[in-house]
Amino acid sequence: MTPEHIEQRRLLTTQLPGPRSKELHDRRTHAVSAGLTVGFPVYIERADGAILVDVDGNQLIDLGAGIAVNSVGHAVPEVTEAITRQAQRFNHTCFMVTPYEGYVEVCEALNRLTPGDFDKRSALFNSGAEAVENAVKIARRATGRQAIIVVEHAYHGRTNLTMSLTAKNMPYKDGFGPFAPEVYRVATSYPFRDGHDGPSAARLAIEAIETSVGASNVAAVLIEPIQGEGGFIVPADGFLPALAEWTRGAGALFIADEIQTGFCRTGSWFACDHEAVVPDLVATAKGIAAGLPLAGVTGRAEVMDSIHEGGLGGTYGGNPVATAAALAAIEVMRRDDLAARARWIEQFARPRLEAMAATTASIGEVRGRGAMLALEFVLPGTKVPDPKAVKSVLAACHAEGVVVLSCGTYGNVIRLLPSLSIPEHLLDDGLAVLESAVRSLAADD
Ligand code: PLZ
Repeated sequence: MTPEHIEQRRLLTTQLPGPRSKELHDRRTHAVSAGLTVGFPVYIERADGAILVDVDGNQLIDLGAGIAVNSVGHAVPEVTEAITRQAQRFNHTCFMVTPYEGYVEVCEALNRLTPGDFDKRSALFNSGAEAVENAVKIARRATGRQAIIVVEHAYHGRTNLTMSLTAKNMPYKDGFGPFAPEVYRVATSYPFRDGHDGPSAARLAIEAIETSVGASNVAAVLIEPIQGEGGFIVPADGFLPALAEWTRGAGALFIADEIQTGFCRTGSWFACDHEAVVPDLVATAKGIAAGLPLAGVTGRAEVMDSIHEGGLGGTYGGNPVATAAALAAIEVMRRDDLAARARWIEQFARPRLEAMAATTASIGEVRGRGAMLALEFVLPGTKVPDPKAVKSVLAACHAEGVVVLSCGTYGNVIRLLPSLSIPEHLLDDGLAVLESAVRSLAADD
């Protein structure tokens, strides 16, 4: 049975959260660990396109896409059909026990789409963190070295190793140590705050690696080409290419964490494409499978094949239903040229964001690329982070039925991550709500 299409418009039937959401939230507090973030406690019943429908019948505009996951949109018929068809055949065998075609096909797609015109191999996992962990395992085994270089503001996950790779203490790491050894953090390029051009920022990072770690000890430099959770930080031009070039020269591997930036989000298949950076290994997840848990590591054939048989795996990695969803989602991205759509989203939204910044002293910078756009909030006339402003803008957007997320080491960044297929009128309406939330912030000053 095909579910009825949901009209693509914002519609509020109750105050948010509504009574049924409140009931569910009360149940949640008795059933779910308090350790999970409460973003916007509106409980979702259905979703379609860029609209979320809650249990009270409110229709919300989704400008978060489940943290950059539903890039093709919610309930895309091609994806739903692929999932249904696969679920009717089989849900699981374990690829390591008795393999199936979908896994191989997703690896072929990853090998084809990721940067670099050379022979590649992939392996599939369940989550972004698991992909990053495996990329590190592979880099260490392939190079015979141990040190992993990460940067300030990095986010790579919540498992022990990836938490160690992640920069921010609260809430990700606090009290959860001891952390994994052989992880070294250097400065990144954060143009708004460090004022360096790309090559200078790279030189500082490289000097720090050479003096405190030693080039010959480095297994890999791991970096998000645009930092996600850390604040949608776009490094200055030339930073990534210089760092990648140094890494190669040092005999280490350059690992791009494209978990948030990948799959058309920034206006090309991968964010590394913008500066023609070709990583040795790429970690992917999120947008790859339209909401089903799937992640991948893709890299040079000689690196990926340097691992002994049985060295990589997991019960569920590359689950048949998730791979079916991924193949359908990737086909939709190709057919509808969602990379171009992401560029259009930037063209449409950036001038509106710039206009907000021009009239609001609390907005220090507008940045991002494609459908990964952000506003950094500061105390007017300074660069002092203002997370309180972000909280109040988010609350105002939420009250009006627009799902917007924050991020940033200092919690002072509002990020937009709409599905790439969001219709113009919804993006327009969502931005209008954001504009009025920002205006009321200025009025409060
Ligand atoms: N690398 C670049 O963005 C996940 C985190 C949500 P998982 N980001 C959302 C939260 O608070 O837990 C992410 C990412 C980058 C790795 C990950 C980790 O991916 O699928 O959440 O494990």
